[in-house]
Amino acid sequence: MYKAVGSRGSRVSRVLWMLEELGQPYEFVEVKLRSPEAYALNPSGKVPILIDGDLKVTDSAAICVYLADKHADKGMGASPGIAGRAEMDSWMHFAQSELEAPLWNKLRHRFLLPKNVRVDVGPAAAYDFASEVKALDRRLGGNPYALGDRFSAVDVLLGDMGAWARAGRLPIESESVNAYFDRVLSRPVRARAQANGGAMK
Ligand SMILES: N[C@@H](CCC(=O)N[C@@H](CS)C(=O)NCC(=O)O)C(=O)O
Repeated sequence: MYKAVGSRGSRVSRVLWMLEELGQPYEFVEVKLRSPEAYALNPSGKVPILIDGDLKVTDSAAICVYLADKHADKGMGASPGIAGRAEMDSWMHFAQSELEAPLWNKLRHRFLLPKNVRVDVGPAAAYDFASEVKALDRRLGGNPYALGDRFSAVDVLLGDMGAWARAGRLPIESESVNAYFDRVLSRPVRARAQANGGAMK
């Protein structure tokens, strides 16, 4: 059985959501960020971590892609061939290094960094995030999902970021991006993932 290691309210939410979408049994193992338990599994001390037998996979996008590849029959992975892989990689990198970056930066300066190095990044984060929402709108190009008409691991990652932005009250000034987030976040299995460790208690 898979073990999804993380803390409540962390990026483990996307791993649990992915596992629910794939219909795979799993155990949620709760550890604190940068705890000895986290460092034992990930040199960065960060979560989430997926344990699959002897294999440990770190970093949420890599975990989602690994799971999609492993359960390819469920149709949540890249389209066939090198072009399909490039399309998936491009979405995953956009999601983490562009859309998520301002969200993460804001959160770190609010809650995670030592108090003496925190600064007010709120306006810069809001500016960058608004620009990436426009990019997401253009990238979706009116399609229901990132890869066109099928739901994939990319939508789990992006949807999780949308939920994060909404919780952090970062405005999403795009009707179609809001409709996209509504569409993916309302999937019934996501609620199960939230109840099983994806959300704060
Ligand atoms: N690229 C990693 C980032 C992991 C990450 O930063 N996780 C956060 C929790 S969501 C964490 O463990 N933070 C601890 C810290 O930054 O000190 C991923 O996508 O999983």
